[in-house]
Amino acid sequence: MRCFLLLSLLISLISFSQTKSFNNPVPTRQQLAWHEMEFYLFAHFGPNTFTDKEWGEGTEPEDIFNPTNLDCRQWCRVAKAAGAKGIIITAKHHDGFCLWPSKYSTHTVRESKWKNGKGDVLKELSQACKEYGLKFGVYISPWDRNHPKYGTPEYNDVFVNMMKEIFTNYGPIWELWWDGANGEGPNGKKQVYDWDRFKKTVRKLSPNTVIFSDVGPDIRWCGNEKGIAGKTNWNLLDTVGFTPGAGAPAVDILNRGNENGKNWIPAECDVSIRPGWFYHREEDDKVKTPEELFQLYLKSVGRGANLLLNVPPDRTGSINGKDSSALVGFKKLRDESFKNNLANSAKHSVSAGDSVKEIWQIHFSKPVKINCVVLKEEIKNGQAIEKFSLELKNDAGVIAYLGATVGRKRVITFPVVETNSIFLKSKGKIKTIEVYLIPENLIEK
Ligand code: FUL
Repeated sequence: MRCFLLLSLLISLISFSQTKSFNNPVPTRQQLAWHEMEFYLFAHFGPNTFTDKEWGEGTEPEDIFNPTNLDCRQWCRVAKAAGAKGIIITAKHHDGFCLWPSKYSTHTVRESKWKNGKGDVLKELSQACKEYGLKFGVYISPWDRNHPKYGTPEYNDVFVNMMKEIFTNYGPIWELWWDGANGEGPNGKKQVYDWDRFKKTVRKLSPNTVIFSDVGPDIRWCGNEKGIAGKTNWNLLDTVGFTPGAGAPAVDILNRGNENGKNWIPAECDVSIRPGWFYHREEDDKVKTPEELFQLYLKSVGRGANLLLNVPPDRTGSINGKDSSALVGFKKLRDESFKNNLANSAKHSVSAGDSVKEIWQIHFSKPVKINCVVLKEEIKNGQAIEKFSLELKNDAGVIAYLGATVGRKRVITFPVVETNSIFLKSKGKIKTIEVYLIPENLIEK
């Protein structure tokens, strides 16, 4: 009998631990730190800045690239003023032009007349980021419309060698951004990318770097270039049988993640502050307003993802005043909105319910006007909350809101309600709850 009991205990222990480890992916230390980065800038810069194109042909003369007064420290000051925590630069876009003097290409800053061929944008930006305490990230397009080897197996060596140069000479690289595009090269052929080898190269050179592509391995694309994560947003994704680019899962899967996905691969929302990714003077009047940027913040960071906002430097090599004022305005809106957490002066109590995992109650000593609640889940142990309800009580009754996932952060906004108590019921453990009255024009549209 004792033996039987022991056996069944053992079996249940084994199956419990199997279910746990099988079904409950958790973030790595590097991914957890990435989640805390929340918002950072993208800088699309290269020959397209000077030719007014979005996709260069790869045949542009190198002299085209000639910023009159490159000032990467100014980019950093703008990033700091915006409250962004890092900058990711297009070291090589689809046209193949390298912003550093790569030994593996003849289409680089070295071949241009900029600084008599002695310039190096990666060097200047990586140093400026260090000086300003910003994380430095690199976008590198495997699709290369210039490289003579593109479309042959040797090009994979070229790409690996270029990454080696970047990691060796400009590190630490916090995030590496692989664009999945796979068009034709100069010989009319498409490249068969060796993603597995690319990944092994980066892991060996720099284990702390997080790698982005449509499907990770560390960070996934949110499925659109509008900066909008799914209202349901799982940090989990199934990747078996998928590759970056054309072989990626459907965009709505990338947008929401897989509820029972086997890997922790959170979403990053990339979007440009202007219509294009590169700087075009005719778009100076189309820069997104602080209010539009705040909406994007609600739909990315406010849904548990990170926001990668592109702010393209202009032909002088600086960020235009229109973009920097919009960014300062955006920062001001966030600061004002989230300055006064009304939950700090309320009484909290937490209990476990029947059909729900947790009930959090907040009682205010007198009624308060609110229109925003910010929830956080303890994601280091995985992502559990699939739904929650928020009940705001006052003398007239109860107003209820239903929500889906929480993840690192969930910002819920609604028309102003005067309330004296809040009940939050969730299927999973909430880490913190904050309550705000934000300017009325900022609630989610
Ligand atoms: C895309 C590219 O084709 C665009 O030019 C841009 O760089 C965007 C972020 O990724 O795949």
